[in-house]
Amino acid sequence: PFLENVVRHESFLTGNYDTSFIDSTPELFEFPVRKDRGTKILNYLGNVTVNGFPGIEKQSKPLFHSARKPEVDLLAPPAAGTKQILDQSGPEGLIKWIKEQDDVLLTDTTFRDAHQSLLATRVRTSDITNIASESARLLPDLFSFEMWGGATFDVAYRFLKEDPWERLTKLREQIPNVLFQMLFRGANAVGYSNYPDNVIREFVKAAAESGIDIFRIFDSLNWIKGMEVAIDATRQAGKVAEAALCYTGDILDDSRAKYTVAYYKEMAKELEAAGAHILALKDMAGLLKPEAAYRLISELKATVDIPIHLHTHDTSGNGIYMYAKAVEAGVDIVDTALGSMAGLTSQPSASSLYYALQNGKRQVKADVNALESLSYYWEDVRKYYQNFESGMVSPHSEVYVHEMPGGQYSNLQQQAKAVGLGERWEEVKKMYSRVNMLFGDVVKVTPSSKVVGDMALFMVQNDLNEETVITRGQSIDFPESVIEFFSGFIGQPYGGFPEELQQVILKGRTPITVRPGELMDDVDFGALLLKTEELLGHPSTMKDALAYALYPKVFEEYSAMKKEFGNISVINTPEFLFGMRLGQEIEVEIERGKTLIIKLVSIGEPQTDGTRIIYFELNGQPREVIIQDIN
Ligand code: 3PY
Ligand code: ZN
Repeated sequence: PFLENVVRHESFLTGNYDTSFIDSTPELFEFPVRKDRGTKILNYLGNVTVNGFPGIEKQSKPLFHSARKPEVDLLAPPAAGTKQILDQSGPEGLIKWIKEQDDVLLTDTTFRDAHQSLLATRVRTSDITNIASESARLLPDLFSFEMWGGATFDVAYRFLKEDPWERLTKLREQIPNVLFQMLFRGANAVGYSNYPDNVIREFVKAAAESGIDIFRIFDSLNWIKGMEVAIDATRQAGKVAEAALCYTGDILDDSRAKYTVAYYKEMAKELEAAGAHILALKDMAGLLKPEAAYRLISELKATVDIPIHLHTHDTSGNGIYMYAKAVEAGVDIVDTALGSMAGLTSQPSASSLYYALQNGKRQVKADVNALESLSYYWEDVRKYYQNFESGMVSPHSEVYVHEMPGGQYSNLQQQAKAVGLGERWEEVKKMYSRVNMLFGDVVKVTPSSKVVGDMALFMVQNDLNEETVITRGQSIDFPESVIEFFSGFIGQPYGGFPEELQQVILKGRTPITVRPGELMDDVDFGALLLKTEELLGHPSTMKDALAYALYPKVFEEYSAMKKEFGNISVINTPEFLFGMRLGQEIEVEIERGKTLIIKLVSIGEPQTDGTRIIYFELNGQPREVIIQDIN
């Protein structure tokens, strides 16, 4: 293309050139891939219209009305908020400010955990950025937006085929006034296994530079050694290290003696000593009952000097009552979601909590009308993702028995269906709690929860029980994640591994007892930059290299898809998931001020080679694309 560009250039054709030609026409050097963005988008739309979207059963496209948005003056700047406090006074100043507040502060999880827990993490960047400027102006009193991390990172590349770093950057531009918070899985970063230390450090650095203020750091076995590198990296970046105690069991149930108040207090002290600015009590499954919350928060407040941030899932339906007790005991910050994205496996509703505490001693610091007005938007957007709902429609107090994290429920259900155990889901849930006991009563949160889930599926599928796992174990090939866990590669569980089972599973291999990071070589980011540049077909960044370090295969697939279809994050969600109806006309803004008008004119009959011709109009001009019909 370069040669073509040059020989056709007017200066070249007229002989009017010298070496300055090269300097004065830099655009000629932009020769990689021809950017036919229109055709690429038509290819995507043709494909999804004919073949459907992975995970959505083929159906005629549902009718959606455009999402209701509150009227907000976007020309007026948003009021200053917690972000300004952090930027002006640093983590210590922020902590001082939190301690001075009488009201209870809110984190809004709508952009992350709420949809991770209700909609299999499928909410796309455009649906979030569409309401971000309004959210900044309507909710300046929030403590933070939890808007990144957890499963959002890999799901963005894997299923949404978009770059999660772009979500972070765009949101930061639109929301300059409220702190941004991410969920970070300690030595597992935003993945499912331990990574080398330099990956953890570089990831925290890049996330901090891109806009994350608060890193909620946990370890899936409550093993503090697994959290230390991330806490240190966060502090080095000048950001807020919020270290988490993951809550499991029931402190008020004498028959569950392993995780006691004393256990949590000891861990809290250690986290404070390890450099935590804030202590998170992370109730990832929603097991913390109201009386237990009162007791535990009271005891923790008396144990540490740093603020306490409480996280829960409302699966049992007791979330608001539990929060009210925690507020009474002095909790500083709680996690809630906007009403239409709250409840069930998600967080309790912010507006419900507002009314629950109204006129009480400690109230919620938020404008309830603003919360309600944003909730309408999400009520409409949630419908786009109806195919990813778990089917849970009412509170499930059985969570106190199976102890499955909110974010895992719908995922494990999908996994069960995929291996043909959809009909035996009740059994799988029961087996989940039996596996927990078999493993010695472990903390269950990503990735340890996945290990327990994989083992539960495996045991149901192979008709195994606690006894036969041991007696027949020598001839059984256990799931990879289970072997990894018993090898010590995701850390050391409190109280150690059950030895007999460990021997049966490891079959003579020696488990490690040190931090896995100590045994891993650093990743060579120079090599990964080259690799990702090759995959993408254009210069790559440290963010691409980090994504590749965490998820090489997923990143490869993402790059291939990007080459084929271009930037498909600009397509609205109804078309992205369901394609187009015959005769439908849509607008796709490919960049600011540059809009494609696309009409689906007709879909040709399948040809002998299984392809179909799809007839579109692109900005009024007829255009055809050929699509392989894979049905
Ligand atoms: C995650 O790790 O993604 C979680 O949400 C754990 O609770
Ligand atoms: Zn959660």
